[in-house]
Amino acid sequence: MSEEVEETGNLTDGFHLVIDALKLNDINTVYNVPGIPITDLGRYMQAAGMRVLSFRHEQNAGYAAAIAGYLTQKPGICMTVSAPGFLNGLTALAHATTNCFPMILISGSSEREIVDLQQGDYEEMDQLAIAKPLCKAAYRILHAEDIGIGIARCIRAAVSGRPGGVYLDLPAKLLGQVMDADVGEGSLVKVIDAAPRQLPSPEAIGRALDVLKDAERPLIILGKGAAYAQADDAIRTLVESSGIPYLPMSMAKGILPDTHPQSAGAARSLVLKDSDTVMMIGARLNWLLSHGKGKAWGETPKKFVHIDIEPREMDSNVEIAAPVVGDIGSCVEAMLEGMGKGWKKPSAAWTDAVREKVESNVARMAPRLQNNNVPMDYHGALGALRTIIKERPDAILVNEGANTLDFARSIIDMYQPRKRLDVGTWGVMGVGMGTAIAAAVETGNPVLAVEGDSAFGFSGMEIETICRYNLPVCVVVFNNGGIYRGTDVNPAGEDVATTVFVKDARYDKMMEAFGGVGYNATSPDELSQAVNAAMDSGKPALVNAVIDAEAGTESGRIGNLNPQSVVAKK
Ligand code: OXT
Ligand code: ADP
Ligand code: MG
Repeated sequence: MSEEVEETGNLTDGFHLVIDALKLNDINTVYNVPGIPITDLGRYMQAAGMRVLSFRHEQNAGYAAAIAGYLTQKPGICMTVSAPGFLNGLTALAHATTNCFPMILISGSSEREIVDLQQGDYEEMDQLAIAKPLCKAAYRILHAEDIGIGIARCIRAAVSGRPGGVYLDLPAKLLGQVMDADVGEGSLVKVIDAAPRQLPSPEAIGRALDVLKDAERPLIILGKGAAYAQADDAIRTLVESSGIPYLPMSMAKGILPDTHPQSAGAARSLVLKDSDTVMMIGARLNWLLSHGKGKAWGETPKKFVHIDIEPREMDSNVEIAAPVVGDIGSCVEAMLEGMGKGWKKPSAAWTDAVREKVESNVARMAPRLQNNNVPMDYHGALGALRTIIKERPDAILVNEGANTLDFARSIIDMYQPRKRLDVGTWGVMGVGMGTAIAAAVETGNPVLAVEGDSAFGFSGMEIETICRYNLPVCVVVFNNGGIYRGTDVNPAGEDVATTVFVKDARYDKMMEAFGGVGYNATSPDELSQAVNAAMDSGKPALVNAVIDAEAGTESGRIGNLNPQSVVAKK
């Protein structure tokens, strides 16, 4: 930090205006990797009482910011240096936009005049142009007096309507621009009502209720938009008063506890096929729901009611009989009011059929979860972790991998909203450590990160970050020695197969290198003991969970998406 700044009495500059503008809007946490031209910005932020967490790679800082936005409804901030740092942060910005998480990627950039003439500046790149197609909005601020307005525009763009990623370009020169401190203060903008409620029209609510009234086998699908909306009580009341079975998408698990009698999570195939009317709340009919048509949806013709804040989501894949456009809290409350007291619940024939399927699937899985096999299979290992989440329902479960993800989703019951954080709409490997760090920082809750060994490798260096900030994160690496399985063989040549890693790797030693506690677990009992000890301690820990290399399947439950070669089949 330079002395001059402290001596300059009634002057301010770009650095301090950025900080004041963020703080004025209640943004006090930044996830970043320092370097030219933003190193001092991070230092001044810390000096001004903001929490600035430094990562080992911008992509992980970006994933942290994205999930911070999801958890708090305020834009998560990722800050990077120019060109390479910016590009490293960009995947996370695109991920935030794709998942409808509010986030702002703030990147320093090089001198405009030199960049635009392509004269070879330090880290020269037209970052604004590159960011634009990957986010909801992209802005550049050139004058210190515009910082207040610029940051206000970023905040509003990130959180209003359908939330998403926003890019903010801060050229190095801007940060050093000086102006009168009072004028500077007067230029700041406090954003009023950044995400205004959007009330659905009474006609839309009436239409939706009419469609539901006619339904014989209705289903509610809850998506992560419903979890984001933080309308937990209203959603629970709607589900319970309607009596309709509900299916939670992966990150919507826990809005109502997975053990709820109306949960159809364990009867997914049946309810998609046999329902005749489906009310979507904060979920899209994208690939994760087979686009609302085809084999997974069976022969029964469907009518859809769709609650979403984004009007263009309606009819995106199939016809929507009753579009309800508005914020989920307002829409769900309006639906509840319209249903009134005399609402006729669905027939017992339908709800009993769903319940029976749930119970038979749960009963079929139960004995497999009790096994204490060595080496562990997914059911044995996840059976142990399932009990731990049941006993610690406020812990946040972070989950990525292929088999590790898919098995954990169906095996580990969630009991509270926004406690399951995973790979999201794109199925991105590498979100794990950034997500775990932000979850701990934003909520203060304990975090259990259940990671495939490949998935962990994408962001594994951030365990140093976890140790540095002494966060209550227990990472469990499901070590099956590879991507999907550890058994692939290269039929030609000396290299190992493309999906195979070093055998018998000890990821726990990595954690020990940074002062955290490492455990090696070879059985479900050992796993359970290690995770309980780690979570009791509240200290950074990593458990290397040795999983049978033969246990998984190619691509987990989405192997059907792999294209097939005719030549290879011959
Ligand atoms: O009803 P039916 O009978 O059908 O049964 C269903 C439920 O009713 C039932 N169920 C239950 N039964 C009993 N009890 C309970 N409680 C219960 N709950 C449910 O179980 C079944 C299944 O239920 P589910 O899961 O709800 O339903 P289903 O059919 O699976 O749902 C469909 C989907 C599509 C919604 C679901 O499958 C889903 O959400 N999938 C997400 C998949 C995903 O996103 N995967 C990640 C990407 S895979 C791949 O791309 C990978 N890569 C490439 C790569 C990526 N992704 N990113 C980057 C940056 N680079 C490269 C890589 C490298 S994965 C990967 C690494 C993998 O290796 P790892 O080592 O990390 O991991 P391992 O595989 O473990 O080795
Ligand atoms: P999932 O992957 O769980 O199915 P998606 O990410 O596909 O969920 O869908 C989330 C949806 O929620 C998006 O279409 C988004 O527009 C919507 N959404 C997000 N926040 C709100 C909100 N507050 N009110 C209404 N809709 C919302
Ligand atoms: Mg693996």
